[in-house]
Amino acid sequence: MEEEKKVESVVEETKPAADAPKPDIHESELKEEEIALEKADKKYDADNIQVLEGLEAVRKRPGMYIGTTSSAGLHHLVWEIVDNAIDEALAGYCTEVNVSINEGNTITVVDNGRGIPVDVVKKSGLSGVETVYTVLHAGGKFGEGGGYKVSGGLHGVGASVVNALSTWCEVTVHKDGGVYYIKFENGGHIINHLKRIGDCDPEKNGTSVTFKPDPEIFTDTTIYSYDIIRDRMRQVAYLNRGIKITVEDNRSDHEHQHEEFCYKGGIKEYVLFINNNKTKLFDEVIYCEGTAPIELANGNTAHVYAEIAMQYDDGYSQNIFSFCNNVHTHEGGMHESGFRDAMTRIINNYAREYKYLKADEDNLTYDDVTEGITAVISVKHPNPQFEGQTKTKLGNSEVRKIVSGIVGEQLNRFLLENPQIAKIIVEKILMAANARLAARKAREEIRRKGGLELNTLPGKLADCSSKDPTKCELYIVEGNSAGGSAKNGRNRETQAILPLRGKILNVEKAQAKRIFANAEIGNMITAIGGGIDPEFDTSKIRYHKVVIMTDADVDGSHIRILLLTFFYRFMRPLITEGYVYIAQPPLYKVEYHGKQYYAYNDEQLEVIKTKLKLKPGYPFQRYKGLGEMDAQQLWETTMDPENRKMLRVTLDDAIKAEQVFTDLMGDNVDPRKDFIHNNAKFVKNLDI
Ligand code: 0RA
Repeated sequence: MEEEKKVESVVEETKPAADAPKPDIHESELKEEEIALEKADKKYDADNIQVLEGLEAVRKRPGMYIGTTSSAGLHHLVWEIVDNAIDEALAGYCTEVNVSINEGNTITVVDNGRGIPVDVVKKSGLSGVETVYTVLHAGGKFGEGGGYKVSGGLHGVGASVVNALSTWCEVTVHKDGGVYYIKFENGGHIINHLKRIGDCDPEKNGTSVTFKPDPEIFTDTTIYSYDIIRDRMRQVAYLNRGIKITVEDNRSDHEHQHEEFCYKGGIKEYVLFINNNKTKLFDEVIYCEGTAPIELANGNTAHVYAEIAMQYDDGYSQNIFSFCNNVHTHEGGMHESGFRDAMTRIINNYAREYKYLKADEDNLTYDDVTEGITAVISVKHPNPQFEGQTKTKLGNSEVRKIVSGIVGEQLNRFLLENPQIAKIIVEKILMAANARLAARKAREEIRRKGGLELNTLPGKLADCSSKDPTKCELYIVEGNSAGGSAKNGRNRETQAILPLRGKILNVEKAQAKRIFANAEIGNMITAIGGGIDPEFDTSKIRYHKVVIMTDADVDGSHIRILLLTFFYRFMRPLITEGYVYIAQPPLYKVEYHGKQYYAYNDEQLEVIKTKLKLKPGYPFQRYKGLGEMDAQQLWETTMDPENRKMLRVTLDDAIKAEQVFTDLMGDNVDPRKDFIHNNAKFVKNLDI
């Protein structure tokens, strides 16, 4: 997958762009271009300098504008361009967006909106297209009253940032019967101004953009992932009902792919998609929506739109995915607070009114009323305030009342109109409340049994001597014999060992009461020390690395998944904040002239065999389990921080993770079999 070599020559920052040598342009073309540029330079000189300074700032500190220059930043460029097209769709002028990955990892985004304006914008002295692509934050906000009501995008930095970080960027606009074209080069330089290059059907408007990310900026990788783009485009299609989005991979060194996403039901269908393999309590998706006026800082009135879709399943987890302007608000915020207010209020009122709750019984909690729920909350706001550590928490306080009002009224009506479903929901919630009370007792029981104090560590734990959590590691080890080797081989100062006896309980299928009564789980909770959901607190954890060490076989991967499920459901921040690791023990040992060589996969084994010129049939050992290694071997190959390999478990996509865990741990057997079969041997990169 050799990345395409950069063929364009680089224009020196200080040189005027026209001096740049152009090896692949013919003599006559070159002249024509020079003439055009001369004219342009006279007219636009002053503005251009400002513009280029803006784009230079982006190139100097790209992280400020797109977060990172790794793969995530590379994909961010696509989101920026797609956001513009989605904005045009939200304004009501665009119905279709096509995204393609081309040969050489360039990206094309085509929309059928009004077409970016081509006439000169007073303020910049440049055409609308040039303004959007060279002025920071210009977006769709220029022009008289032409600004959008709602604008998507996490950073919302706009197309000019994409242009600044591209080797070249071509824009073609079909507008009112004309076809217009411009190509920017070397980080947004205008070589030739926007030019009318032909005619078209005046009914067929739209914008097409193709850009090539600059490999000097994206030094990690310039290779696009079809799956990442596809997943995000599917999500955008769910969040904006009726918009058709196509995704295509046209690279010759990749499998050709083409998918189309268009959902009339929007987030209602999204909930069904997320719940695909779950056992639902009922088929209906409860859906609420509404708009509410708000006053903007300038005194104008604008509207907030909110929609909520939810469904209950027979499980015990709560899955709430919230968005503002298509941005996944991982950290929640005011829309989630409004949802929480309304859910708790309405269900309690209903349960009291219809005597499911007696007068002397306590109110149901939010966790009770949302046990087994999957909900998507989507808000479109003209002036969103993103707060929090990762800027994914919606801060607009007026949104709380708006969402609470919409959900309150419409959920109440739903319950009144559907008494059979209401009965199913409330009975499920009452069971949740009972389980909560039982779990509290069970938890208290654990504490008592553990010697009255929560901080009495389990007897099976071989703790480390350091008390500095940032230095400490907890190895959770499959089986007592491997546990023994690990105890003897470890660094006693920083490495603690907790052996597990056989399989742990599947928390996905067990009730809270059983979960907390389970000894293995109790041991993990006390050893880790951060408590459990909803009070789980990473500032209290005793180890900053929790390492799952299981055999490289089917049983091992099953235990690993059971542990991850437990962490995901009860200590989620342990995963989201990056404290969970998977140890990588070797699969083979080769003995040669008294020396030992280890291979962690089949390719490495081949390399070792070749290097050592092993005669065919020369004995090498395939490790069947950790227990086959003695303490010294386990230390050298798997635990020594100097030599070991570990995978850090990440949670890039919470919705995908939700589905993986349901597939793996839920009622349906087939998806589980498939996953374990496919992932049993090597967990190459466990992104859940
Ligand atoms: C401002 C005004 C008008 C269209 C757009 C922006 C526009 C921007 C983008 C970015 C990607 N695709 C786009 N499509 C449209 C409308 C101006 C008019 O009505 O002439």
